[in-house]
Amino acid sequence: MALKVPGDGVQQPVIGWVDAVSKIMKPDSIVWCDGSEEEFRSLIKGMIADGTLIKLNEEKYPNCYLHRSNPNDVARSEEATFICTENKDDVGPTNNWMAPDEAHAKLLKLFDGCMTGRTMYVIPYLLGPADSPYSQVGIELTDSPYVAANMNIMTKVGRVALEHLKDVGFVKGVHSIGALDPSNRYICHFPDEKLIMSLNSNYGGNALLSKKCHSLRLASVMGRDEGWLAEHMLVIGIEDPDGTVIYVTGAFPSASGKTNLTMLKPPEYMKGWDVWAVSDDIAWIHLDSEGRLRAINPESGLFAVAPNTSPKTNPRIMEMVKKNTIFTNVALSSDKTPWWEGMGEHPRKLWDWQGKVWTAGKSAGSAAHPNSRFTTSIHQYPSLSTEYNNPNGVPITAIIFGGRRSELVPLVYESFSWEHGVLMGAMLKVETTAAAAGEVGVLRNDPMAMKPFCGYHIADYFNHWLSFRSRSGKLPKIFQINAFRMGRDGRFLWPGYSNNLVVLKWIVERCRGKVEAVETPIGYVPTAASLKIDGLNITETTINELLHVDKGTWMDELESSWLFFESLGERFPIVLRQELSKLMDRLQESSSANPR
Ligand code: GTP
Ligand code: SPV
Ligand code: MN
Repeated sequence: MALKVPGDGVQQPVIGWVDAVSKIMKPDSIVWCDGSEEEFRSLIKGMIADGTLIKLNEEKYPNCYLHRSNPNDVARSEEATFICTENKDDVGPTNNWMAPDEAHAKLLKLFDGCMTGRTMYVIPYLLGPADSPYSQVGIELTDSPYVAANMNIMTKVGRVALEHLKDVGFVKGVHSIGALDPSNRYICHFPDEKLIMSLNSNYGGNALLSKKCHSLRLASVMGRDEGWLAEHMLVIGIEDPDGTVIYVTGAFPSASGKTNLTMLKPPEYMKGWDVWAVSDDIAWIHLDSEGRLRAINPESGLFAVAPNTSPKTNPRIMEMVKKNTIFTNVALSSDKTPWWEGMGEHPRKLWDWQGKVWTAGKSAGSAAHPNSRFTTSIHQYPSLSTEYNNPNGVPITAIIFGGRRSELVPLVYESFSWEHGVLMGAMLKVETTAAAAGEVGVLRNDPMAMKPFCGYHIADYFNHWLSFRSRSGKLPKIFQINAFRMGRDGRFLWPGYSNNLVVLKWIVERCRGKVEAVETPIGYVPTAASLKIDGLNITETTINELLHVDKGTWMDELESSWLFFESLGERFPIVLRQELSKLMDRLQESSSANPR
């Protein structure tokens, strides 16, 4: 098939590559995506016609659609995700490895003719502000119109990307739905070739190649080589009652509260405070000429968790998803509106995420899939930061590590130093969630929330973080938070959601040296009084429970982290070994870890 190129402005390397790939995939036709409204509408129209999408209630949810995935394809497939480098040692024990030659040979066979009878979409996308030196271009080739429509929301598609590409080159992404065969599912990354190949999944994190594959796995390798950081982090501006805004980033593992913290609506009792969204999932962080870390959001949209989003927990998100949104694997009410667990009152009649009739109390499982999501443009969010498009990014005053820990980790505490903070991030563990296939609620190491996303040896990644110490005298303070601690009754101790602003306020005030803290062996912990704000409905006993540092369980934690670090071998930085020993000594010396 002869390759038809739309107009001028498409560079020869792009044409040559698209041509070569199309000869292997053998699509019936090729569509060059321009990112326009019309194109989006036509993709949607086609998907409604063939049943890939269901149109939702136009009055209540204008321009909104429901997609139901194959039940074997509803989350990221970490076991099918590979980093392909010449040297196995370069990916480390936290990644799956395949030799590039072997991967190419295997994939070439599987990809051969896989698009026959289908259309191949060519999606040039820009990540980051159009005029930013930190922005990057990628081109994804896919046979999935669902991917093409989602990419249109998640990135800047079309001419803007091709224009940018002239100066910087591009990341190549090849994706095919294949037969959705899980036994032949592969998400392969070739950092040396700036190439991603993904087959047999149509799920966001596996198929929207701009997201985790490009923005994190490949970008983290570029960051290592070029001296910057690609992180699984939210970025927000926190405004105080004086109108001053400071920016913080937060690395929390998948389904651990990033989007909700980013879209936080202040509680009634915190008049004058606000939170402005810059990014809800990914941050690219560079050092500026003054030695400050600055973050941009490479993405233009959100692909975020639906369950438990409600007018109570997050009215701002509820408002944002009421138009121009693609819902994936939520339940459907008889009036064709989306529904999920935790949204509020249960409608009488419901179809579950697979399209089966679902009755509360009778039907097995949940109505919406626990990892059901929505895709929506960030520009639809009313509290988007005015700095969202700043080509230089926003200056970072604090970095927060977070995660789901039903025990151990206090609501919030501050590290003693950059090195101690890096240890905090390296020791991050979380209870697994439905965002990845596999068991839920299992405690696992997820350093800096990057276990599934760091494209190289995690010990080298720790070294890279530590290297910023010698490059800057203005590094952010580092904190850890945990909104998921539980009491003996198995209920969350902390009301979370909008109340998390109380925690952010403490962090802001610590950065300004305005609030007291208690020095414990693990770091600076708030006094109960400093968190007790009029209107926050929580007893002092519960606050104390939330802040409790238990010597015995912390000693166990350190031992298990020690084992994890040992498993990383010789590349594990000596500085972190020393930090861990110091932490152990401090705990051992303390009679009871909570001096209060
Ligand atoms: P990814 O998109 O997978 O990276 O997730 P995320 O880190 O952005 O998490 P998100 O904000 O989507 O939250 C995941 C789940 O946790 C949702 O069901 C939220 O409703 C719930 N959640 C978020 N914040 C809180 C909180 O403060 N307390 C409690 N109890 N649940 C929360
Ligand atoms: C995550 O799992 O961290 C997500 C969703 O943000 S996905 O894009 O599927 O990776
Ligand atoms: Mn994520």
